[in-house]
Amino acid sequence: MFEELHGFVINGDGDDVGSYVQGALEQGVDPSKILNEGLILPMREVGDRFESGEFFVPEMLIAARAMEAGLDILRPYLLESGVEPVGTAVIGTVRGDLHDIGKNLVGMMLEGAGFKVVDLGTDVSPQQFVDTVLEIKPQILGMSALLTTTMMAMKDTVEAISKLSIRDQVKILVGGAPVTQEFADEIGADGFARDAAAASRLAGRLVAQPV
Ligand code: B1M
Repeated sequence: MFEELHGFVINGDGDDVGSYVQGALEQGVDPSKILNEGLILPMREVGDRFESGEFFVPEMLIAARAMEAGLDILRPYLLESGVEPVGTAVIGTVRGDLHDIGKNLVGMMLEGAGFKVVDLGTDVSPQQFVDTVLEIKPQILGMSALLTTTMMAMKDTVEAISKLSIRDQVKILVGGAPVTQEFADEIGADGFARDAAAASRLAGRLVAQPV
C-alpha cells in the first residue's frame, strides 16, 4: 500500500514524504498504520542497505530527515488520544549516541498516553540523567540506544540512579534496536520495550504499580 512512500523515504525526498502523508491522512488512513508500515519499514530497508555497503552515512541521514518530515505531519494525529496526564517521563538517548528518531517516537507515544515528557535529547550522560531525576522526580526514566557500543552507558546510568535514595520512586525503561529484555534484566532496569507503542503501554503499567 505504501510502496511509493517507501521510495520517497529511501531516496530522501522529504517534500514528497510530507505530501504523501498529508494525503493519506486526508483519506482517513490510520496514523499509526502510516507510521509503522509507511515510515518505519523503509528505514529498516535503509539500515539493510547501509549494512550491505550500498548506502553510506549521508544517504542514511537524508532518509532520516525525509522520515522526520512525515513524522512532523503525523505528530498531532498521534497525540490526539486526549487522555489525562498520568505522570512525568524523562527520556533521552544515551552517552555517545546521536540516534534520536526512535527516541522521539517513544516521546510522542508517551505524550499520547498522557505523560508529560521531558526530552533531554541525544548523547545524554549518566550524570545528566541523575541531575534531571533529582530535579524533576519523574515516575519514568526512558533511555534509548541504537549502537551496541553505547548500550553500556545504560548500565552506567542505572548504577548511578541506583545510588540515589529515590531509586524506588522512578521506573527505568530501556529500548532501542540492539537492546533486549535479557540486557534490561542484566543491568537492573525495570522494563524493556521493543517499540514505541509497547514503551508507552509498559510505562502506563509501571506507574500504575504501587511503589
Ligand atoms: Co546509524 N546505525 N549510525 N545513523 N542508523 C544504525 C543503528 C545501524 C544498525 C545501521 C547498520 O549498520 N545496519 C548501525 C549500528 C550498528 C551497531 O551498533 N550494531 C549504525 C551505525 C554504525 C552508525 C554510525 C556509527 C555510522 C558511522 O558514522 N560510521 C553513526 C553513529 C553516530 C552516533 O550515534 N554516534 C550513525 C549515524 C546515523 C545517522 C546520523 C546518519 C542517522 C541517525 C539520524 C537520527 O537519528 N537523527 C542514522 C540512522 C538513520 C540509522 C538507521 C538506518 C535507522 C535508525 C532509525 O532511526 N530507525 C539504523 C539502522 C536500523 O536501525 N535498522 C542505524 C527508525 C526508528 C523508528 O527505529 O530507532 O530502532 P529505532 O526505534 C524503535 C525501537 O528501537 C524502539 O522504538 C522505536 C520505534 O518504535 N525504541 C525504544 C527506541 N528507543 C526506545 C526506548 C524505549 C523503548 C523502545 O524505552 C525508553
